[in-house]
Amino acid sequence: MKKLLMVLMAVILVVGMVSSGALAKVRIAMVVKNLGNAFFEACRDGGLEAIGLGEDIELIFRGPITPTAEGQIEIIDSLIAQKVEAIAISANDPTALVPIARTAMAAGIKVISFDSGIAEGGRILQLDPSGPEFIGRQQVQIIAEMIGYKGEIAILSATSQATNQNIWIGWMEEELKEPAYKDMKLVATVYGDDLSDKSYREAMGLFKSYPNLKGIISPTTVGVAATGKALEDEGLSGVIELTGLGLPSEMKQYILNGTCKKMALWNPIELGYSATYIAYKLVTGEIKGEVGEVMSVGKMGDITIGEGGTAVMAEPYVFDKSNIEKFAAIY
Ligand code: RAM
Repeated sequence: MKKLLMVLMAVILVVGMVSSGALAKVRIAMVVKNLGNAFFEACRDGGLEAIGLGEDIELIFRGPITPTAEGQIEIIDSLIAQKVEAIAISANDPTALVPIARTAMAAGIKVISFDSGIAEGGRILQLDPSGPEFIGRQQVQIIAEMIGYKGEIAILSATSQATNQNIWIGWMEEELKEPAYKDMKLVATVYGDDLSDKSYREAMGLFKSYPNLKGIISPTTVGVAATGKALEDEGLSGVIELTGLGLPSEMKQYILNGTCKKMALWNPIELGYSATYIAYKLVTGEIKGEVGEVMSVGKMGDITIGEGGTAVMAEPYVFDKSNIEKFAAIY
C-alpha cells in the first residue's frame, strides 16, 4: 500500500511538472563567434523576440571570449551534455566544427548555422543574412565609386578562418576582375579578428605600409568601426575612403562626419529572430530542413532552402547620411 502511494505521488509530480512546462521546455542555444560584439547582442535580442512567441521555449546565449573554433567546440560539447534541443551557431571555421556538430546531431540535437556557416554535413541548413555574391560585389562597387575607380585598396577582415568574411572576400576578388576596376589594385588583406584593439592596430599598419592607399573595405562590424576611429585619430578621413559592413549605431558618427560615406548591413535583430525561429520549428517538426522547402518564418515571411542547404534572409540595407540616424536608433 505504501509503495502504491509513493508511485502515485511520483506520477502526480511528473504530470504536474509537464503541465507547468517544467519538462517540456525547448532549449535553443545560440552560439556566436565571440562575446562582446554588439552585432551578436542584436542577434540575441532577435532570438529573445522569437522565443517570446511561445511559453515553452528558452534561449541559451553562448560564445567564447575570443572568436576561435576551439572555444566554440568546448561550448557545443557542454550543450550536448546539457541535452539542449537545438543549436544555432555563427561559426568561426567552416570545417573545424563539423565533427562536434555531427556528434550533436547524432545525439538528436537540431544544428543549424547562421551568419557564418558550418560546411555541409555539419548542419541541417545555413541561414545567410543576404546573398554572399551580392554582398561581396556590392562592397567593391561602393569603394570604387568613392575613389573614382582608381588606386590601391585593402581589406580589413575579421578572423582568417571566418566562413562568411572569406566567402565575401572571394566575391570581392571576382568583382575586381571586371574591366571597370582595371585601375584599382587590392594590395593587402589583413585580419583584426573581430577585436577592436587588434583591428585598430591592423588599420594603423595599413596606413604605414601603404602610403598610397585610397580605400579600405572592412566587412565586419568590429573592423569597420575600429578603422573609422583609426582614420580619425590619424587625420586621414577623406584621404583614405572607408566602407564595409557596419552597425548603424556604431558607425553613425563616422557616416555623419564623412569618414565613412556609405556602408551596408542587414538587420541583425531579424537574423537572430529568423535563426531562432527556424531552429524551434525544426524541433517541433514543422520545418524539415530539406532543399527546396519553403519555410514560413514568422514576421519574416517565407524563406526557401536553396542548393547546398543554404537559405537567404533578405537584401542588405545601404546607409549614408540620409538614413543613418533612423537605423542607428534601431541597431
Ligand atoms: C561581425 C561578425 C559577423 C558579421 C558582421 C558583418 O560582427 O564578423 O559575423 O556578419 O561583422
